[in-house]
Amino acid sequence: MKSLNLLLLLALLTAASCSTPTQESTRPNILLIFTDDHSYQTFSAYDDRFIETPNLDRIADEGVLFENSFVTNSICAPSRAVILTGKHSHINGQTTNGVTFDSTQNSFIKELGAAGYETALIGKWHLRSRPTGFDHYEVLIGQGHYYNTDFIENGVKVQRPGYVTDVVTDKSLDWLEERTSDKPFCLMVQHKATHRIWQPDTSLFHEFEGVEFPLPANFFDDYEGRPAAAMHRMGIDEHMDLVWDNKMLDDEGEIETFHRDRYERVMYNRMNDGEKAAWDAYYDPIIADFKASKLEGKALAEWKYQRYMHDYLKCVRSVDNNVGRILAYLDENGLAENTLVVYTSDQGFYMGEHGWFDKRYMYEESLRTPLVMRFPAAYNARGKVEELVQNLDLAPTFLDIADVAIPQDMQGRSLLPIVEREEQHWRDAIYYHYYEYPNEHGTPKHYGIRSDRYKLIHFYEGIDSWEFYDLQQDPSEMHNAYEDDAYQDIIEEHKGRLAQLRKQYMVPEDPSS
Ligand code: SGN
Ligand code: CA
Repeated sequence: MKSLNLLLLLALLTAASCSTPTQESTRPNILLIFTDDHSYQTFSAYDDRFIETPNLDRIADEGVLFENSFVTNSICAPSRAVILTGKHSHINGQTTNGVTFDSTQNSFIKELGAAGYETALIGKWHLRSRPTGFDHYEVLIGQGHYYNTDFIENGVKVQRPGYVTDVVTDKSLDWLEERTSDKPFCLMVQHKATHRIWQPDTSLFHEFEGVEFPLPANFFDDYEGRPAAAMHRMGIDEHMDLVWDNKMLDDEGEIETFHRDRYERVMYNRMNDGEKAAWDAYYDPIIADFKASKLEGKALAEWKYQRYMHDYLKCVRSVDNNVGRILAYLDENGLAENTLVVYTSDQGFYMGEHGWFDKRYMYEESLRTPLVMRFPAAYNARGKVEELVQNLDLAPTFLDIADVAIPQDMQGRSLLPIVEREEQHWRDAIYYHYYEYPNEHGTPKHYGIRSDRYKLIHFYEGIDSWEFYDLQQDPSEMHNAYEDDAYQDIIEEHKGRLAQLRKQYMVPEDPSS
């Protein structure tokens, strides 16, 4: 790598002219800030219709924004396993949230550790097995909680007071502050936010006061021609729970929903008295208004959408504020120059498009995930990258920037050549495969290919059907063009490319594997 050579040269010159820093400490640090279910639609460098995220945008402004960043399997634990291993789900074994990660397998963390990096993981893990390869870890149990959550801190369960996005950041800054080694570090800061049930920090209740968010044009989708989409159970109208998701826990007990008791027991009662008082002061008037309004049908769905957006966006606000704290810490401690800062999410999320929340489907909102990177100063990497990249590429990228050999069996590719505009032959399509079925949101199993313009999907379990989209003509994926005469040649071509990708990535013949 050109810039890496420059970096080494600088390191040698510096080492020759003074006694510190050592060459060891000039290897770049890697800081991954990772959220759960954070949509690109709510990250203003991508889309500023709903919220301004100045701190997240700062990473993009001072670095690189990947305009076409996708996951391989739009669900939590599988995405995390892909990032760690640099391999597709059928190879790393983490096909769904329901299996335990085989932590004996290799990961970029183990490779970095072997190459002399100090490694730490703080926050959501969700892979069931014990984290391996980290020098230090403090992880949430399962999904964790927004308030007063438990952590497993190097094997011991401890409850930590406070709001989880703040606490994960505090712990990360403490780890940076307390480390004594002069090794380069790799720190993974993994937030619970912005996962369901989108509980805001009490100090942010009045953000967005009075704001009415625009309804997506396809909010009232009838799924015509898309039977797999019609199988969903993630409609804001029907499947969003008024108490669990919208927090309408009325004192009279008149709003009876499936998850009412669970909300009270698991979420509400986890808060301390002060938090509950602030919570009630904010939600009680909304509950009273809601009951008085007796909304039904489309008006009720639109009301739920507004409540969803308000709560979700406050969780994004906490993330953005805490990203700001981390960037400030790097600035103040002389770490900004030599640290790769990466922000991404485990997958995208629906902000009411198709009438939905959640993820899983290979449609754009959940296939995509935000990805921005600020490179160490020596790289001078700036601007927007339009190549098709995937979470599969993070492990090789981290190893490449650390100058560690990328194991042959990693399936992703380092992003450094495209960031440095050196690569001429980048991939022209990505492979996707979602396996979790049956599941609480109804999404059938499917796999598919997305090229720069087209998308072909085969739903094969739960239903057997194909879908095809021309993303230039139909960016919202409302018209399944699989039967359209005009597209038959392109569909055949994409079937061939899909078969090639499945071969290249060593997908077993049986589609269910
Ligand atoms: C929970 C949520 C689902 C969500 C999954 C997976 N239900 O089960 O809505 O799809 O997590 O999310 S809830 O009733 O418990 O809120 S993931 O990000 O961890 O994959
Ligand atoms: Ca997730």
